[in-house]
Amino acid sequence: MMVRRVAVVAAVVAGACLLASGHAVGTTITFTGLTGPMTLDSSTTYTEGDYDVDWSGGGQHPLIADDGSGNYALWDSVTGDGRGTGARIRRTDRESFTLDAIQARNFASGTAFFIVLSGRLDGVEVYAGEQFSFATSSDYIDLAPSFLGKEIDDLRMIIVSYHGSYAVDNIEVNAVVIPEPVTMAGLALGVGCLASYVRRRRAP
Ligand SMILES: [Ca+2]
Repeated sequence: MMVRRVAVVAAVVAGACLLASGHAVGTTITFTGLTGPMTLDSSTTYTEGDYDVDWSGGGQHPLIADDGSGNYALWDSVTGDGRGTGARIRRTDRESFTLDAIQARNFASGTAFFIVLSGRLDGVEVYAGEQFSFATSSDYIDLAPSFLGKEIDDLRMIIVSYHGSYAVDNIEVNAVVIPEPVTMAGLALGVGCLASYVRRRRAP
């Protein structure tokens, strides 16, 4: 009987702890489902799951297009001029998230062009632009900005491409879930119950 009560209290506390810790709701943006190219501009936003991909307002318009294998990815819309496209990813509810993975592929032989990733939170650039440049790749490879897993609410990327070299794809983003007050109250109650139970057990 005693063992069962301890098990029930432990389960309640563990459950409350699990809820209070929050859980991430993940999405990998793959640009799947498009049947034709889409240029992002001041009036066109691409939405996948809970995330918007749009034009940041700087540089050239981002282009979502077939990479030649039927797979859609994100490109610079005007290539070969050395200017970059400005793309932005935010949650549709504008709450914060983490960037957990992002891939790119270089389809051309030139390596003089690049991708820059940066992160903002509440309108402030909290993770400055980090540049990635690599040789021609036979598949999409992981980029590793230092702010993977860090809280942001606005991911910016500049893709400076040459004759369609760089494409960005498979962007894994996870919502940052803040425990709700009612969950915290439940946790406090669970811990309180356990403490009280332990005190009673220890009482002579
Ligand atoms: Ca894709």
